[in-house]
Amino acid sequence: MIDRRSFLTASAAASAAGMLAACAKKNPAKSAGSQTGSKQITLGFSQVGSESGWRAANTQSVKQAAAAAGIALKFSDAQQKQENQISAIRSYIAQKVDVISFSPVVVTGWDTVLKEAKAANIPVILTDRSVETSDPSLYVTLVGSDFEIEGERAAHLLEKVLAGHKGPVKIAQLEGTTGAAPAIERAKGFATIMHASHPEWKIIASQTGDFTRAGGKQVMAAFLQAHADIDVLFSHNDDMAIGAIQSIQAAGKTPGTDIKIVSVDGVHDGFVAMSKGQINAIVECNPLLGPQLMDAVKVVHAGKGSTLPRWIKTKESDYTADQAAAALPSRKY
Ligand code: GZL
Repeated sequence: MIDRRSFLTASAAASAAGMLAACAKKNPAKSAGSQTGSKQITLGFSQVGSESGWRAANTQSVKQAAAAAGIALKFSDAQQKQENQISAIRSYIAQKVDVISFSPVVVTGWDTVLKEAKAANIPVILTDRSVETSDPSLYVTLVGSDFEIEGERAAHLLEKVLAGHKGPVKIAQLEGTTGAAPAIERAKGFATIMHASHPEWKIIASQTGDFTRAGGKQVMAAFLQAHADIDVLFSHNDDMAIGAIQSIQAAGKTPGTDIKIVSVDGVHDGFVAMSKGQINAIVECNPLLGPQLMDAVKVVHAGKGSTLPRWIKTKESDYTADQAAAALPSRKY
């Protein structure tokens, strides 16, 4: 599996420069320092879908930031299907947008369409999720979180939640969408800490709930049917955790007490559940990427994409249940 961090640091700004040099050669009007007046930038954006509260907040952030930046936004919702994202990107190429951005639903299968964007001299910016590619010049930068670190953070929060616990800990894991960077990397980060420091922890069940409430509810019900002794749920997002809470309660158990829950995202309903003690801790994953994306779009459109870092990381915090009520009023999503 790709080591995202080393890959991203290894792919030099030169690859981005190469991409932009190609743009400058074929479309001098778009080259660095272009004085083509204040022609409005057109951005083609392909969104994963509308599967979670995080996604809704992310979509709102992209749309609001585009309007605030005076960028014309062409937006499409792929309903979590890669083929829909590929079609949308091809449509943006045909419409000759200035920049393309997307949150790739899964990490693989993008080289062909990204090569078509490169051939059309349209720079691409990834947001939220990364891709696996053999050609780093196929996108300029990624604006998003470090999901592997988020997995490690979840494990450290679980250490706090389990403080004083003695003996084996049986963990159920609700994975995100199969093949998606956050699912792969949150699981990896959590496992790194578990294997390094906690021989007493064991993941006894792990399955995708596809980042949705319905998925979390359904899979957690199956987990509870198969395992009477689950101590902890690690959920890759709040929506699946909220669905799982319903199944835990239906099984006559108390979420947050009988089964400790650590989740990721920090959406409003996740904080509400945490303020009720149903979720014990949340790793924040910031969806408000819109402003950073629009700043990057303007830099890339000005032909200065090579000045951008290969990965523009978002800032985010961790929360435990005792902090939830105080934090709720100031939450932005
Ligand atoms: C993470 C994002 C994930 C969220 C889920 O950056 O890709 O997708 O954690 C969302 O809630 O569905």
